Amino acid sequence: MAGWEKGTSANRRVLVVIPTYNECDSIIRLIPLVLEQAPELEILVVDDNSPDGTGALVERFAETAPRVHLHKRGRKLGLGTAYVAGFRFALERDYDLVLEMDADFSHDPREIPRFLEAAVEADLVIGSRYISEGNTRNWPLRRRLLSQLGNLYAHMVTGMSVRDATSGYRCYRRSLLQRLNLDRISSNGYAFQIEVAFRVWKLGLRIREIPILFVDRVAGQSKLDRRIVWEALWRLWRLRLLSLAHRL
Ligand SMILES: Nc1nc2c(ncn2[C@@H]2O[C@H](COP(=O)(O)OP(=O)(O)O)[C@@H](O)[C@H]2O)c(=O)[nH]1
Ligand SMILES: [Mg+2]
Repeated sequence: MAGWEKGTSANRRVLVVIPTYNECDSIIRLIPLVLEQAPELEILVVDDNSPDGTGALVERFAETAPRVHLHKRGRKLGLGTAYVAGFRFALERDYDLVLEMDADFSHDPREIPRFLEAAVEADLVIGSRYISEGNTRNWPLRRRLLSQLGNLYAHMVTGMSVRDATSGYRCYRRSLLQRLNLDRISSNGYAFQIEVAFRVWKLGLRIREIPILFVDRVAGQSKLDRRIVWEALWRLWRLRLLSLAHRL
């Protein structure tokens, strides 16, 4: 058992993956706050050639900050493939834990130590808005409903008992990422989070939810669109059928 799995941070390497598309107002303020949460943290920003120059901004920052990395992609390729690129980066470079978080301050970086602590006893830690003490703030009613109905739907179609399966604030253990067949993950929008949680659940690995307060973004715009919602609606049935046929 590695030192960090016994509850110490000795020799533990942690990568925080942050996907960005037009987040120049937030990302430069977010990076220092993430780095100060623990000395062993590093950051990988996966930017999809944001027209607002987010990538160039991070690139300049990374020149003097060895703990900050940038993965540039040529065009907007979606959240799911951005995370898969981050997972591959982490596996190739031997990180022990991989966090996922949004760039827009909806996920409070000061919660990171709680994720690291919970990961000592779990393979996947999910920051949950829908367990006791979890909540959302300033989110329009339309978004709250969509999120809660989405979770209800995910539960009904897949049978999975995760309360916040669409949450994008998470921490994965390396051993879990090694067991996930990254080539087979086919969802790209919000369905990506549900698909990964479902695959982890089917593998019988330990999922733990910890409460978070999700605060709506104060700068920039949401990238949610109708296509992403439709994708989630039909992909879950595909997942369920694949699972029934033992072909996940
Ligand atoms: N690289 C990349 N990042 C994305 C893409 N779509 C969304 N993001 C990022 O994913 C995070 C969550 O997206 P956001 O629009 O805030 O979703 P919302 O909070 O549900 O409205 C943010 O950091 C976005 O910049 C994409 O296609 N590519
Ligand atoms: Mg957001």
